[in-house]
Amino acid sequence: MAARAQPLTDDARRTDPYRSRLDPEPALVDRVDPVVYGKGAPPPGLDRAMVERYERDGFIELEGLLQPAELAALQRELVRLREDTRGIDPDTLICEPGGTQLRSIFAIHEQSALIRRLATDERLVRIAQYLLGDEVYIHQSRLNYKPGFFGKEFYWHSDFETWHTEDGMPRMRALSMSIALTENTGFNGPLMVIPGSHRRYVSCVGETPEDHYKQSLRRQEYGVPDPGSLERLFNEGGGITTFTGAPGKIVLFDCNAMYGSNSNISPLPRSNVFLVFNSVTNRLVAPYAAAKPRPEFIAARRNVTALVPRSGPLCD
Ligand code: 6CS
Repeated sequence: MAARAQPLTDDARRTDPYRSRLDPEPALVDRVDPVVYGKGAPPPGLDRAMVERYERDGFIELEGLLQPAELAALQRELVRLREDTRGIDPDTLICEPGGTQLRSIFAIHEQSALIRRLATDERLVRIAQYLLGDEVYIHQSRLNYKPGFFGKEFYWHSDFETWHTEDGMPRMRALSMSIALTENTGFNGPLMVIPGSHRRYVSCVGETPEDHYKQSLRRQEYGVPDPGSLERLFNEGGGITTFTGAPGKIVLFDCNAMYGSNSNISPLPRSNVFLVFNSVTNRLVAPYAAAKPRPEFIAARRNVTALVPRSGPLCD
C-alpha cells in the first residue's frame, strides 16, 4: 500500500508549470527548471565537456565505470532473477503485453543485494548528486529484459510527465541511468532519445485511468505525446540518437528527455538495468493528475533517505 500523500492545493494545481492530462488539447511548453544543478568541478567519471553535452542534449554516455568482473556478476544476476523469481514480489514482475515473457522487474534495488549495491555505488551516486545538485535517493529501479522475438516497444514518452502526473514528482530534478547488460545493437530495440527534448515539456491529452500502471508498464497509451509535438521535438532536436554498444555502457538521461525503444524481433535480448535518482528536495507529493498515488514498488515514498555513496568493488 503506498504511503498517503498530502492532497495538492488548488493553487498548486493552478500554478503547475507542467500541467498534463487535464486539458482537451496537447501543448508544448518550455522547461522552467535547470538541467544541471551542480556547480564547481565535476566528480570522477564526468568532465566539463560531458556536463555541457548533458545540458544541451539531455543525455550522456558513460563508459568504463564498471570492471569486467562486476559486469559479469550483474549479468549472472540478470539470468538468476529471470530463472528463479520465487524470492521476488509478484507485483513487481511485469510481463510483455499479450504474452507471458518477463518484460521488467521493478524495485529491483530492493530485491537484489547486488543491484542495491550498484545503486549506492559512489561512481554513480556522485555523478547523480552533482548533476542534481543535491543528495539523492532511488525513486524507481527496474530490470528491463526485452527478450529476443518477444520484447515489445516502449513508445515515446517523458518519464517526468508520468512521474509528475501519476506520482506527484514536483519538479524536473531527477535522472535515469540505463546500464546495458547485453549488447545493445541497432536491431534489438536500443534506447532512442530525441536530443534537446528535455528542454520542452509535452502536455498530454487524456485523463489518467484508474490503476493505469497495470497497463502502462506493459504498453503505455496515456501520457504519451501527440504526433505533432513529437515531430516538432524531432525537428528542433535534429533527429533521434540511438544508443548501441557493449554491456557495461551507461546512458544517463534527464527525467524529461523524450525517449523510447522499438520492439525486439531479433534473437538477441536487450537487457538493461535502470536506476532513477531523485533529489531529496524533490520528494513526491500527491499526484498532479491521477486519483491516487501509485504503489511503492514504482514510486518510492517511504524509502527516500539520502543515499550514502559506497566505495570499492560491487562484489568480491
Ligand atoms: O511509469 C513509469 O514510471 C514507467 N513507465 C515507462 C514507460 N517508463 C518509465 C517507467 O519505467
